[in-house]
Amino acid sequence: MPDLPAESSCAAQTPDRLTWDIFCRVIDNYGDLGVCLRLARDLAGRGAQVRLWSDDLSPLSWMQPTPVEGLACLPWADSARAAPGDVVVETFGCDLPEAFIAAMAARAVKPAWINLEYLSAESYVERSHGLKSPQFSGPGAGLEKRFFYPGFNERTGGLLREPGLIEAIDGHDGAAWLADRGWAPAAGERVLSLFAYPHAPLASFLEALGPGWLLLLCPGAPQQELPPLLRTGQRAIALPHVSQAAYDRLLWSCDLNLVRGEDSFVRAQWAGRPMLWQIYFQDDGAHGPKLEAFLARSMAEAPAPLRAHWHALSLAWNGLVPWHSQAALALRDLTTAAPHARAWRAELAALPDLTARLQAFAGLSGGA
Ligand code: TRH
Repeated sequence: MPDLPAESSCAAQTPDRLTWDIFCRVIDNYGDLGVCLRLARDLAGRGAQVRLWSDDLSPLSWMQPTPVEGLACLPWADSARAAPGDVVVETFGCDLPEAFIAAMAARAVKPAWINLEYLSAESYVERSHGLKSPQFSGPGAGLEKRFFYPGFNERTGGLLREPGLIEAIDGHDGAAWLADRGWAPAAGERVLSLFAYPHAPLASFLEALGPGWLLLLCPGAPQQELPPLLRTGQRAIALPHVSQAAYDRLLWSCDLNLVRGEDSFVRAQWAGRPMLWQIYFQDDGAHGPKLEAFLARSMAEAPAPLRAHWHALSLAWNGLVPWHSQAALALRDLTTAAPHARAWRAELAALPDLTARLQAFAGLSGGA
């Protein structure tokens, strides 16, 4: 993509014609880049011109192996020589390069500067969404940064959901898709995907799961740790890294999805199948209340026994309580978990999606 015109006007354009710069620093794993790629691709799909700047583009070789029209993925360092677009998205407090901030401040019409934060169901999100941070000093003096918080209700920035997603999921033939890849379950077998961090309590999980399962293991420590722990009537296949599009289809094809971090967690909710979330561990323990807030929100309308069992299972899967019999009960019978997952998805799908809200937020045309 050629350099964007330095003087293009934010106010004069409709939101879907804005030019966007998204900045991403990879802290660890794949989630930060995964979220940024989803957003960038969704914006490009809606007609925006997007540049995704990252200090590590290497996971894109499998996450997004084919080019996307309207999207350029570029090394972070090259941004020093670029003219800023109409909207600049600083993701997860990644601190923009000073030279780029100075170029933003030098524009006749200042870009919209938005900090996209991590997703949480905690109540601080509603209080913080849309807050402003005027810049009084430094290279960005005169600019205003605004905070955009994803979330699970209309008082937040919502969740990424590209147009047509639910229809694509409902039209997906999971059995055929798995069979095409050699990952089909045998007759009578159920199938789950597992994407997990190294500290997952795999042995307890397998014992609780019982027989009759095919486990599709995404790349990561469980590919080595889990196979020796398999019990009678369980088998596993180690998967390679696949594209985000294929990973989505994997989630749509399974009876149960074990996901982690942020992006796979959101995508599993769209899949509308029972889902177990391994939250990103934080040394200060902040992940505990964050998990509790999500469970309270997502299980609020669930039948009481399911709510209790899934709560116990989720805490145990995350090592927040010892594994116990209630956790096992939740896994043995998914007959109430499955309709609840669909009901929760329907609740979320009734809300405006994150990209539409971000476009409105950036273009100042429709508020947050
Ligand atoms: O990789 P994650 O654990 O990511 C993160 C990071 O740790 C980050 O620092 C932290 O801030 C965040 O979690 C909360 O999990 P996540 O978010 O699910 O990201 C994985 C991405 O990789 C997601 O976009 C899906 C994608 N993916 C594929 O495209 N193909 C695959 O085969 C797999 C397994 C994942």
